[in-house]
Amino acid sequence: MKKLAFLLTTLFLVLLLAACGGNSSSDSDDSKATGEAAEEASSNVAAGDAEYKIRASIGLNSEHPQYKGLLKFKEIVEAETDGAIAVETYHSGQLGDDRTAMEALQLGSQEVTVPSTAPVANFIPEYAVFDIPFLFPNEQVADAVLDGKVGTKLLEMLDEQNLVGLAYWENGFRDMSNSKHPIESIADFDGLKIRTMENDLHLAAFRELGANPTPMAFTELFTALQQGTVDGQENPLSTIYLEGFHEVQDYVSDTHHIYTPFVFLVSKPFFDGLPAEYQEIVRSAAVEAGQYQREINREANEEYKQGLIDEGVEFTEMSEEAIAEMRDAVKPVVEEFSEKIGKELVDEIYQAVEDAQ
Ligand code: TK8
Repeated sequence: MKKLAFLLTTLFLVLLLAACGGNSSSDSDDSKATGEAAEEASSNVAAGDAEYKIRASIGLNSEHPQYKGLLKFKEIVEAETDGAIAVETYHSGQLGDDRTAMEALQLGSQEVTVPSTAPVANFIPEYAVFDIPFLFPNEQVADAVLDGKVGTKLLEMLDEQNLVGLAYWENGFRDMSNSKHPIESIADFDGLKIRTMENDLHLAAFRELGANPTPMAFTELFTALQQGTVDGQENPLSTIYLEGFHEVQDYVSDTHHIYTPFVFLVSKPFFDGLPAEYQEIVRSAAVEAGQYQREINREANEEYKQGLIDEGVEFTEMSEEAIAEMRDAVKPVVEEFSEKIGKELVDEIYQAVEDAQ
């Protein structure tokens, strides 16, 4: 009897595997994902049935609006192509940090990623134009500039890096967190060891503020904060709260010093190989999912702030004077980098910001 049950179970498993059409084996062959990542990766469409497979990765975790946006992208693409394109989503840097994922796209070994624009400046110096401190006064102006002429021009520059840029999503206004003391004015940056993104303008700006900055990939950050390798970091409240940085950081200040967009990237070799009809679906899905992502990202800001306070963070609201002082202090950095970015582009973005108000 036992033997019969065993045989039936085996038969059932064999049939099940056959029905999956070799899906699992192809997954492990060409995906760099760890076992855990592969398990967590979601795909409603059996990749075996799909003509194309998109592996889409982000750096933030599954709680973050960035991931909800990615799931929206998947939903639209799979529905509109009737499953001809399957989208596998990976969060938390499971396929590598922003820079690594971008390199995988260039090589064609991954199809989609949505990095912060700051590390893109290592590939295309003009991208540092978005890193000018205190450039955007609010999200609406950011949308207008990013979705307008300047933003489009920057998307087109990705082509020469074997990448296709389809839309800007939102990371958001960056705020300071640290484990030492409240940051209320410039003086409080003095000597603080701060992790920055891998971006020269960010590094120079924090040096100018008197801090001791170190560039580091996001995937290394939590451990570095926990072990005290750095005292602090800066990211939007959504990230500070949802990534649990407040477990190892006691102080948060709403400096809003830089607005970071995310940029939705597709591997150019992959995109070029898609039929025009599918290219259009992928393009509009990236835009539509981005609109949704921006919306939910903004909705929850108050909630994240309250969440941080409820969980014991000492939250400092920066005074206008302190912000003005920071803005003045980093002016030489903006000057210096305007050369590298290109004076014309810098003027153009300032003009676009003004026009959008
Ligand atoms: C996530 C990063 C992150 C960024 C950073 O991959 O590195 O601090 O703000 O959101 O893109």
